[in-house]
Amino acid sequence: SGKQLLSRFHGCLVGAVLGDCLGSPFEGSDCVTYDEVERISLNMGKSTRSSRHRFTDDTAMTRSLAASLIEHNGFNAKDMATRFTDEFFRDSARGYGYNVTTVFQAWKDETYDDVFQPAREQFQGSGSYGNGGAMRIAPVPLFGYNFTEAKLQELAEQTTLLTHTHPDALSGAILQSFAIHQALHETSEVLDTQKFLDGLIEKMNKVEDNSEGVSRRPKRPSEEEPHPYCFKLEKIKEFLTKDEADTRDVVYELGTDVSALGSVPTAVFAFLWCHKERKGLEKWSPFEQTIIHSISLGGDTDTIASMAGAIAGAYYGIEAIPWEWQSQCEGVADAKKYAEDILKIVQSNVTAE
Ligand code: F2R
Ligand code: MG
Ligand code: MG
Ligand code: MG
Repeated sequence: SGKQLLSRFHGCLVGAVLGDCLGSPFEGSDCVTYDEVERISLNMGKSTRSSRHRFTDDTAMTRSLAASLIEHNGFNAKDMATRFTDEFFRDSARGYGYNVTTVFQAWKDETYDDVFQPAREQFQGSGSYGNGGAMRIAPVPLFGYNFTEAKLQELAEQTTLLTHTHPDALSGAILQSFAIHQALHETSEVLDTQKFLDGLIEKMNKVEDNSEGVSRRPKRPSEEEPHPYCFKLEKIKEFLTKDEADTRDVVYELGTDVSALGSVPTAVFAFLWCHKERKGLEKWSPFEQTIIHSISLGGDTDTIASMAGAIAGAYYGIEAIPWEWQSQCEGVADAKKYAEDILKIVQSNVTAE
């Protein structure tokens, strides 16, 4: 029904904002205890609420991406680039990636003929493999709610290529789009997590068969794999067969860094892992567990919690997100408005067909 869909659209974009806001105090730290997350991010044990949590670059770019899709009823490269740039120069203290700002500067200087050119030149032509494409992608699977797999992939690629051209960055943004899309369409109350992963593996196999074989720096075994995302999705399947997972193993196998390959699968893992009640998190709901557990893994906490929050919000809906958390985070009301505007377009495009 329409109402249920609105709840999922709200949940997705609000979940993304919350993960970013609540995760950002820990960005770059090692593993974090659940107690610390509660004390610092959730302001537990305080009688009065302290200052609200600010959102970071993840949400700033998600908002620009959403606004551009809404304004143009689809992808407009120049407009999206302009919105990213205007927002960056309006408020650059949001913790942006160190290299993506070069792209914003080039767009501002207009020293290019083609809006996609500055991103291609990053890192001596190999392109950024950062998670910046994936971290802002949530509006794409909402806008593409009725899209085919191929059309959804295309829109994810277009929006990512503006800043990130490395195959790992593109595949990461595509995986995050597929994960949100599957979560939005998932109707069973008890999720079959292995089936959810099989769906992603089937789609990512096609993506990785066709992606350019750019050499990756050898670091973890998975990065030498021809299908590194499928390799990690298989690892997630293994983790999910166990009752407990050592955080160090999760971090080693999946990663918690600013690369797309070292963070998008981790977000998918956090969502699926937290569908069941987990040790130490018994008092929290599955959505709440997802955010807290994502942050506890450390590393790129704002981004991993934001991506996991978007998937979880798309599945559980806005009712699952505590008002107390919503009221502590900057940008929640705007996220709801973007979700409503995108849903209106989705519904009017159906009627128009
Ligand atoms: N930048 C951060 N966090 C660090 C500082 C935040 C701090 N709290 C503060 O307030 O200052 N977080 C944000 O960045 C990530 C998204 O990054 P994005 O948009 O992908 O940027 P970029 O610059 O393209 O890539 C990030 C870094 O990855 C490395 N890298 C990427 N491609 C590479 C390549 N081909 N070769 C070598 N290195 C590559 C570089 O170190 C890039 O700087 C999110 O976490 C967001 O929250
Ligand atoms: Mg950030
Ligand atoms: Mg290949
Ligand atoms: Mg981050």
